[in-house]
Amino acid sequence: MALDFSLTEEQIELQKLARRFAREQVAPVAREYDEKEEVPWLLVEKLYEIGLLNVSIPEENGGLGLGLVEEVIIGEELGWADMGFYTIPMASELGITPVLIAGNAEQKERFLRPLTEKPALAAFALSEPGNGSDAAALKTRAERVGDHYVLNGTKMWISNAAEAEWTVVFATFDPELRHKGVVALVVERDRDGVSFNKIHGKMGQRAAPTHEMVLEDVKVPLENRLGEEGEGFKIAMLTLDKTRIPVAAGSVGVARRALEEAAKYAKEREAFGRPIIDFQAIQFKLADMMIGLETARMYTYYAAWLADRGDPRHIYASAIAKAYASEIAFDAANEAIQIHGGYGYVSDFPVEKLLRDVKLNQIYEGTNEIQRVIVARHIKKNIP
Ligand code: COS
Repeated sequence: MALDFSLTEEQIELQKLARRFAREQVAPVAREYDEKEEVPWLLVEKLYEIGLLNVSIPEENGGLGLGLVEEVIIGEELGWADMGFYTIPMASELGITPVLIAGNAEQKERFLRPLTEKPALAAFALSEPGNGSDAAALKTRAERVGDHYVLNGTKMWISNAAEAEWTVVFATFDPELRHKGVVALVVERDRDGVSFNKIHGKMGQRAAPTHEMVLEDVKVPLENRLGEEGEGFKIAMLTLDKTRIPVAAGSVGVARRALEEAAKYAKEREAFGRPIIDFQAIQFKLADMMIGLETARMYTYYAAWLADRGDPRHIYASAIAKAYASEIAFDAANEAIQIHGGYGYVSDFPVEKLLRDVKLNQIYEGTNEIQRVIVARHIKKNIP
């Protein structure tokens, strides 16, 4: 009797709250923010007011201490409304997670409590202009000088960075050591030598701010280091093992939206004297969308459940969930456009935006090729 797919009362309430917010507040303005390429701070403030921003912060630091199952519940709803907007709270959790994993009690209090006292964000900086998938090849230098580090280098594709109170920056004190030479440092936005360049011209998710982060002789005190010197790479990996699950959840939201929009249109649109939903060519597309949606949702919850229990299987499960959900969501958005015909290709209908937005889910927090590397390593090591 242990297997149980039901949500608790609290989780159902959380889902209702997130769904109402997504429908009433986010969906109506999603296209506007995307077109203006503007950060929807008003929505971030409202999300904070209803208690759904930075939900993983522990109760002892002023937060709700919610788990990944709850993040998945919220993520599906926000992803349904606007994947670009959802990336903002999702990337904030990506910044918070290394502090949860490796921060000491004093650091948790110093960095996390301020994020509960006002609408505020965190960020995570691993990628660089010349390396993304090969994360251990990072070049940003952290030179130890007395009681602090001096940071020099450039970080790339950093969600939230210029908007965030602080960013967890991964840097090397000795590139020869590869992953063993990495250190994780919390860098506050206003430190001398920190600057940001906003990245323009993104294909989708244009409400979510993405930056290049430039570090020039930035002094960071030792007490901002998470874990020990040399533990940075491991901290980054342990973080991504968890945070890929909300990427999957957002993708599930996009897939659900694509199915709903396509089904609605197929019932309304007529051709050859009947609604196009009566044609098997359309029915098979809709059925495939639903098969993808249901399986991706189920697996995403499973990955979150494993991670919340601290089960090491979540390492490959999060990779599977992220790759699978982002791929079925991309396909669903693509088929939703096809079902809409010419109308699907213009901005009067939401489906072209779904495709543009969800493309990024196949790339960020580790490309889907890297997810397959993680799964293949598991096979090599553990499948006889
Ligand atoms: N979870 C926990 N630990 C992991 C791990 C994972 N998923 N992957 C690797 N590690 C550990 C290894 O166990 C090893 O630890 P030890 O030194 O204690 O043995 C260490 O990390 C180095 O592992 P490895 O040699 O396998 O690292 P590689 O350089 O081959 O890189 C990949 C591994 C490809 C998985 C890593 O570079 C990666 O995840 N890249 C993608 C990065 C990414 O997602 N970027 C997006 C940025 S955020 S938008």
